[in-house]
Amino acid sequence: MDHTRSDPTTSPVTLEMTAELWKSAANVLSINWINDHTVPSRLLYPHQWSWDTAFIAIGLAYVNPAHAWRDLRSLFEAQWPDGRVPHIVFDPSVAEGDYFPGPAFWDVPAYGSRPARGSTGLVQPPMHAIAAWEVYRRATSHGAAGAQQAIDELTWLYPRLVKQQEYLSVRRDAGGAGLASLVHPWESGVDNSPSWDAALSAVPADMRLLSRYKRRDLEVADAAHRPTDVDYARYVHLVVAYKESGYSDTQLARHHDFVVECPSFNAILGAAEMALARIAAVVGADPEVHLVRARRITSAIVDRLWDPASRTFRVRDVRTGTLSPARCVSGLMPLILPGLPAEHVAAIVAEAESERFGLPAQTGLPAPSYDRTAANFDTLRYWRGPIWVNVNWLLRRGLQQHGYPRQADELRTAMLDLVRRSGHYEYFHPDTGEGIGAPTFSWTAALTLDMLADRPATVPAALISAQR
Ligand code: 2M8
Repeated sequence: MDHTRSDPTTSPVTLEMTAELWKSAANVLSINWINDHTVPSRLLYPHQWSWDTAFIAIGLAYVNPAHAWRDLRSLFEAQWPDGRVPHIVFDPSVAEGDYFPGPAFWDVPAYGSRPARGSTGLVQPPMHAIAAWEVYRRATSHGAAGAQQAIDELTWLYPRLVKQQEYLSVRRDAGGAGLASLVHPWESGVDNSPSWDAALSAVPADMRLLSRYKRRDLEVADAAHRPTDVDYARYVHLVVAYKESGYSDTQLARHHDFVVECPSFNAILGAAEMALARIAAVVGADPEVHLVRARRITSAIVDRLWDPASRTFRVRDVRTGTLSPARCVSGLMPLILPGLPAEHVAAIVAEAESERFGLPAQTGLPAPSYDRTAANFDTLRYWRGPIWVNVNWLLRRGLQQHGYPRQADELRTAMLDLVRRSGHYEYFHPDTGEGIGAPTFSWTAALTLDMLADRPATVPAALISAQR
């Protein structure tokens, strides 16, 4: 396949260009702020999304730290008593028909001081401890004014973040090895990834059930970019089944039709424990317990999700015990774990640099969401080929952490070039770099701010050696 290199412009990036990019990113975050939270995109995603909030807070820390903390707080105010942090917190002022599936479809009962139908019952990757630490780091590097607020916010968040981790690694441990299982592709954040195809094929696709609803995404986005109706029928089936169980996680592997362990979700779960170790030290709690958990999660990922034949990480179907054949960007994410064994680190970097994912040295572009050489690589369809900034931002962290500064720098340059050239899009065409999906997308803007500010995200050597 001919990968057209991204605009290999030789003209240097001027200060004015950088200032312009910064201004446009800050503007996206400001237009997407509503009352007490940021929406991913006003048209396509008009509520608050869980892992979006984490990425957004990282960027807000530079332009409006009070909003960064407020956003995280709004999300955790909707935490369920069992510890789960819902994947969407619904804005009651948005009409039911403005997003499908909306609050009535999920029909979540009231809990704590929250009204009924306030959220979904699914989760998303637990990026929030990492985000809270990044917002704190930014606040404390800027004098005493924000520092006290940062300590207060971390103190409020810490027990809630711990509860979130416990929900995921205990109640969701359907496989019995300490990893979180997902009950729906939407929980992964990489929703339509080919990683799910094998496990999803066992899920009934009831087109009559789907025909009772109206897909709002097809009214506001191009159908060729979105999941198919068959995928949506399966998504709806899984939500209905989970809802009918009362959103219960008991005996998941026996009762639910889709139960999988994802390398990217669990890598974030492990990295969150590392962030919690650092937060614990600030709020007067015990960091050690988090370091131990991070080590356990890292070993479980290596034991259960590593495919020695292809030397990559894959999704495990907990019901069948098989690994997905698809090589997806989620398989590169364990690089964010500081304790990942050297052999696996080297293999991931080789995979990231291969023609399958072609880091910028090969293509001039960040990594696509799926193996470029796969027969079903799709340049347009959501999470089945296009480039996303958030997973590349995580990949860059992993590269920095494991001593690959050149690759990390090239990836940063490629991401910033892409956004400068195409705008703060939701995702990008993996051959041409053209923007696709929502045009003023919050996490693209937020992470652009972070990359422009360019603070290396390394973990102290002492914490890394505690992991090995
Ligand atoms: C996409 O997911 C939602 C469902 O949660 C959708 O397709 O309607 C994904 O890209 C997900 O990762 C993201 O959090 C969400 C909002 O940006 O959009």
